Amino acid sequence: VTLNRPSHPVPADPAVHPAWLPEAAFAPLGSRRVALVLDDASPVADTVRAEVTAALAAHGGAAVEAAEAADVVLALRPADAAPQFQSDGDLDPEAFTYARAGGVVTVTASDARGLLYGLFHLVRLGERAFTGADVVERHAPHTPLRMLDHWDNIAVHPVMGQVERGYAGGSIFYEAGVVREDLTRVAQYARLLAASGVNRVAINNVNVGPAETRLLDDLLPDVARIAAAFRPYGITTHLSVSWASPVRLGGLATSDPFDAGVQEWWAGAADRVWAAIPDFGGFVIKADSEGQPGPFAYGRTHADGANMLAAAVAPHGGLIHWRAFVYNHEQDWRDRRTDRAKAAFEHFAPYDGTFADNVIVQIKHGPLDFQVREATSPAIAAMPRTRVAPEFQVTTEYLGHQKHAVYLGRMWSQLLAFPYWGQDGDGSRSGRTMADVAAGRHPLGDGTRVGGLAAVSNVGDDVFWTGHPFAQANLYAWGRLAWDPTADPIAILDEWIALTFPGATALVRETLHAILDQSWETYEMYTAPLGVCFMVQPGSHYGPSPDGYEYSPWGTYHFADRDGVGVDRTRATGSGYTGQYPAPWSDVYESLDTCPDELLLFFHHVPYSHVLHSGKTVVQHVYDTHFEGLERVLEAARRWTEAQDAFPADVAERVTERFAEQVRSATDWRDVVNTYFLRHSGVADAHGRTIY
Ligand code: GCW
Repeated sequence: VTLNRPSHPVPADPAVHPAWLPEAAFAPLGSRRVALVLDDASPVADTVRAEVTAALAAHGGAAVEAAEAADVVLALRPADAAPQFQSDGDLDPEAFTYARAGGVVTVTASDARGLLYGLFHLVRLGERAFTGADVVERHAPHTPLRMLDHWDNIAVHPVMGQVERGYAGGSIFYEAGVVREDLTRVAQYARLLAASGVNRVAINNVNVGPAETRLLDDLLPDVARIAAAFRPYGITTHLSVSWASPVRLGGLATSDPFDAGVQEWWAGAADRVWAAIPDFGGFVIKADSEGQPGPFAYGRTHADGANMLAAAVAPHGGLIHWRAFVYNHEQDWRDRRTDRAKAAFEHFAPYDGTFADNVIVQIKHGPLDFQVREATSPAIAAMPRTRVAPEFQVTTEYLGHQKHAVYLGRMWSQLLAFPYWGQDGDGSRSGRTMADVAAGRHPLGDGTRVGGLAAVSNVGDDVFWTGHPFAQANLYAWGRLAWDPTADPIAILDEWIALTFPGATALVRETLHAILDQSWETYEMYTAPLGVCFMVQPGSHYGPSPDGYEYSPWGTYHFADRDGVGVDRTRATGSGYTGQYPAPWSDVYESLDTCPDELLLFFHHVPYSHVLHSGKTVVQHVYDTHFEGLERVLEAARRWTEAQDAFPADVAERVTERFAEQVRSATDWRDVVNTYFLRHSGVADAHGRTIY
C-alpha cells in the first residue's frame, strides 16, 4: 500500500485557460489525507497517482499509507474491503463505486480507468463529496464508446482552413503542415476529456486530403506520439482514412473492396498501424459522401466496403466507424422525388444484419445536417442488427460559430431521449430511445449490438479552447451526456459553472443560467423557423440567407414561394420520408393535426396562413419569434454587462466581444428573415412592428 511517485506530471500550461479543471477545483480533495491502494503499473494508474500527488502538493493535504488513517481512499480491487466495495470479476473497467461512510470517502474500481473517473467524480462534487449522510453509489458509463471526432487538417485547406468547421483557432495537433512537436496541449485536452467522460478521439478530418493520407504512412510515428499523449487519460486514438488510400499510398490501380490486392493493402496498413500503436482504436471513414471516394465507384455497397476494412482491422481488435452521411449532393431542386432526408435510411437500412461485428455505422442525429431543429434520423432506429453510433456536432457549424452564446446540452438531451417507438404504445418497444439504440438496446435487437456515441469536437488552439468561453460548456456537456444520456442538462451546466468558476458567486451562477439555459431555443427563434432548415449563408453557414441554398445542388430546400413554405415529406403527397419512421411517428409526422409545431415545415408544405397548434399563423409565428429572439439576446447581453465584472478579466473581455457580434448577427437574422417572409407572403405583422 504505497503512494508511489508518478512518472509523469499533470500536464499544465498556465497560458491556456484551465476550462473545468482549474487548480482550485482540486482543493477539497487535495487538502485531505488520501490513501491510494493502487498496485498497478498502467499509464492510467500512473495518472491517478500524478493527479493525487499534484492535488496534495497544491492544497496541503497528505498522502497516507494506511487506509485507516485516511479521509479518502482510492482503491483498485480491494480484496479486503467490505462487500459493497468489492468489484466482481466482469465489472465494467470504467465503472467505479463512490461511498461515504463514517466520514470516510472510498472510491473503488476494478481498473485504473474506473478509478480515474472516480477521482474526477470527487473533483466534480467538490466539498459535497466529503460531507453529508452516508452513501454508496455505483457509476458506470451508458456505453463503452464515447467519441470525439476532430475535423482537423494537417495541410491548411484553402477554403475550410486548418480545422473544418472549427471556430477556435488552429489545430491542437497540427501546425504548419506537420504534427506539432510539443503536444502538451493535447495532454491537457486528454485530461479535460477524461474529466468529462470521453474516451475515444479521432484526430483528423473525415475529408482526408493528400497530407492527411500520410498519417497511415510516414506520419505514423507522429500519430503514435499523439496516442501517447491521450493514453494516460484512458483515451484511445482513431484515424480518419480515405477510401482511396490503396491508390494514393499503395500505388494500386483500384480501391475495389473485392480486389485481393486492395484487401491485402489494407491488412498491411492495419498491421503497420497496430505495430506502431498497439492500443489503437480503428478507422473512421466518410465514403461516397460529398465528393469523398467510396465503394460505389466499383459497384459495391457500403456493407461491402465497411466489411472489407473491418476484416483488415479485426485481427487487432480494431473498429470501423463507417459514416452514413451518404446522399446526392448534385441534385436539381426541381427533382421533387429525391429527398436528401431519406438518403441515410435508403443507403444503409437494407444492409442491416450484414455488417461485420466490428463495424459501427455512424449516423448524424438528424437526417440533414446538424440544423438548429431537425427531426431525429429514422436510420438510427432502422437497424436492430447493426452497431449504430448517433453522431452529434459540438462545434457550432449551424449554431453561431461559437460567436453566439448557445448551450446545446438541452438539445442533445432531448434528442438522446427521443422515444423512437413512442412512449406508451406497444409495451415491448415503447420507451426505447436514441440513447438506448446507441447502447445496443434496440427493441428488436439481441442486445449485443453496442454502437456508442460520437460528436465533432469544437476545440482549437484558442487560449479558451473553444473561441467563446461559454462554448466550453458544450464540450463538457457532451462528455457528461455520453457518459449518462439521462443526466439533467441544466444540472450539467451547473456543474460546469461550479468547476470553471470556482467560488462562483450567486451573481455569476444566475447570470450564466440566464444567458445559457434557454439559449438554444433563443437561437432557434431568431434563425430558421419551424424546422425549415438551411437559411444560412452558403459555404460559411454563418448568418442569414433564406434562399442561399434554395437552388443549389445540395438537396437543402424549403420551397418558399408566394403561397407557402416547407417540405412535403408525407407519404400521401410528398417524398414519403415519414414512412421511414416506426409507429407512432410515421403517423404523427404524417398528419398536420399531430405534427409538432416546431417540426411543421420539416414535414409539411403549408400556406402562410396555416394555423399552428399554438393558435398563431405560420407567418405571425415567424414575426413574433424573430422579434422575441432578438429581445432575448439583448436581455442576455444586458445581464452580461451588469455582471461582467464578477468574471475573470480575460473571460469578460472575450465574452463582451462575442456579445457585440451576437447582437449584430441576431439583428441581421431578425430583419432578413422577417423581410423575406413579409415579401413572400404579403401578410403584414399583426402588431405593426417595423419590417424592412
Ligand atoms: O456538416 C457538413 C459540413 C462539412 C462536413 C460534412 C460531414 C467534414 O458542412 O464541412 O465535412 O458535413 O459531416 O462530413
